[in-house]
Amino acid sequence: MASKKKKVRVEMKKNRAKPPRGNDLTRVFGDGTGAADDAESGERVRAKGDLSRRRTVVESDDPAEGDAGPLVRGRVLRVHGLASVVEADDGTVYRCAVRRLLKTLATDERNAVATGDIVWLRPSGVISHQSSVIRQTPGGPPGAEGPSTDDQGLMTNDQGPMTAEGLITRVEPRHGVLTRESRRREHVLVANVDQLAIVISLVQPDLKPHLIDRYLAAAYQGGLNPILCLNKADLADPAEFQPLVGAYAQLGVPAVLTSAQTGAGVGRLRELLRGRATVFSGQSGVGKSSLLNAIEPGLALAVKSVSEVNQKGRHTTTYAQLIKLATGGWVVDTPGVRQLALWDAQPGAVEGFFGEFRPFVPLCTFPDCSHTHEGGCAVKAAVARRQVSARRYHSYLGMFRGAAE
Ligand SMILES: Nc1nc2c(ncn2[C@@H]2O[C@H](COP(=O)(O)OP(=O)(O)OP(=O)(O)O)[C@@H](O)[C@H]2O)c(=O)[nH]1
Ligand SMILES: [Mg+2]
Ligand SMILES: [Zn+2]
Repeated sequence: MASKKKKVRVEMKKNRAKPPRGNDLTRVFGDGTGAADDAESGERVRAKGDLSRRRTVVESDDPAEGDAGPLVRGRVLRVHGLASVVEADDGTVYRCAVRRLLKTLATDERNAVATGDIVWLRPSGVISHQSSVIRQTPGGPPGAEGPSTDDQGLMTNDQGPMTAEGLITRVEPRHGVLTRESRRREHVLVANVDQLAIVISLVQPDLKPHLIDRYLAAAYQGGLNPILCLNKADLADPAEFQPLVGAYAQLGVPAVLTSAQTGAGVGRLRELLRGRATVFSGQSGVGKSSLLNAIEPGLALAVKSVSEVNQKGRHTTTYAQLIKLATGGWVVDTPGVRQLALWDAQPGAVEGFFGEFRPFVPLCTFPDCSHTHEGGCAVKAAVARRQVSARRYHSYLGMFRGAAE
C-alpha cells in the first residue's frame, strides 16, 4: 500500500513581539473584561513543557516510510555544531544534519534538535565500522581539549560503533525537558529526561542558594524530578550545610552531600539514578563530570581544575552528552551554565514553583496578589513569622522580576 502523504498541522509558537508580559495577569483579573483577554492569558500561562510539543512534522502516514526509503528511529546522543549524533534502535550510530524545514519551524528555539530527542532520520551515507569518525573536535575554550577528550566520543562497545550518515526529518514530541532562555530564544538543553540533578559545590565555586531555587523552578516547569547534589563535601564542613539540606528535604527535594574526590555520597546518588534518565546541570567547575566519572567507572570524562584567580570553572564540558549507565538508566553531562533564566515563565506562574507558599496564597487580600508590594499579603506575613524562609522569598522576588521583564 502506497503511503499517503499527510500534512499535519504544526503549531508554531506565537511570535513573541507582544508588549512585555508585565502586568498582563493583573489586567485580566482587574478589568474583568471580555473573553479575548482570558483566552490570550490562558495561552500565555501554559506550561513550558507543552510548548515544544507542537513541532512534529509528519511526512507520511507511516513515519517509517518517507519519500526515499524507510526512515530510521533513534535517540540523539549529542548535538555538536551542525551535526547531531543519533543512536538508532538497532545500535547503529548516525551522524546527522537536520532537515531545513525543521529548523524553520523551530522559530523560537535556538536548536531544532536537542540531546535526548527521539528522532526519525533518513540514512544517506556509507556505513562503516569506524570508531574514530565521531569525536569531539576542539571547539571549546582554549585548553579544554585534554588527552582524555578524544575518549569522550561515544560510550558504546569496544570495537567502536557502526557509523553512518543521515538526515533528521522529524522530532518526536518531548516530555521532561530542561530548558532556559538564551538571548530571547528557548534553549532546550536536554529532552526526554525524568530527573534533574542540580549540582552545586559547597566551595570552589561557592554555593549559590538562589541558583538552586532557579533550577528547582526549571525542573518543575519542565516536568522533571529534582535531586539536589551538594558536591565537594571534602572541602568544607558538611555540618555547616545541614540546615540547607534539611530545608530542601522539607520541600520534598532529595538532597545528597557528595564528594567526587572521596566517593562520599556517590553510592546514594547512584541509587537515585538507577533506571532513570537524569540530566546533570550546574555552574562550571562544580564537579558534574567528576561525579559522573565516580558513578560510572571507566567513563573518563574530561575534568579541569577551577581557576585559582576567580574560583570559576573553565567550561570544560562543551556539549550535552547522553551516557548509558551500567546500573541501568542514563545520564546527560552538560556544559556549565553561568545563569539560568527561565524560558517564557509568566510572572503569575512563578509562585507555583514555590510549593511552601501554597497554604498562604489563598489568604492574601487580593486574589491576584503578586506577593511583592501588596498590602494584606499572607505570603509576606508568613515570611515575617518565619513560616516561609526569607531566602526562598528573595529567590521568588528575583524570579518574579525576571519573568516580568
Ligand atoms: N576536592 C574536590 N574537588 C572536586 C570534586 N568534584 C570535582 N572536583 C574538582 O573540581 C574541578 C572541576 O570539576 P569538573 O568535573 O570538571 O566540573 P564540571 O562541573 O564538569 O565543569 P564544566 O564541565 O566546566 O561545567 C576539577 O578540578 C575536579 O577535580 C570534589 O568532590 N572534591
Ligand atoms: Mg564537565
Ligand atoms: Zn500575597
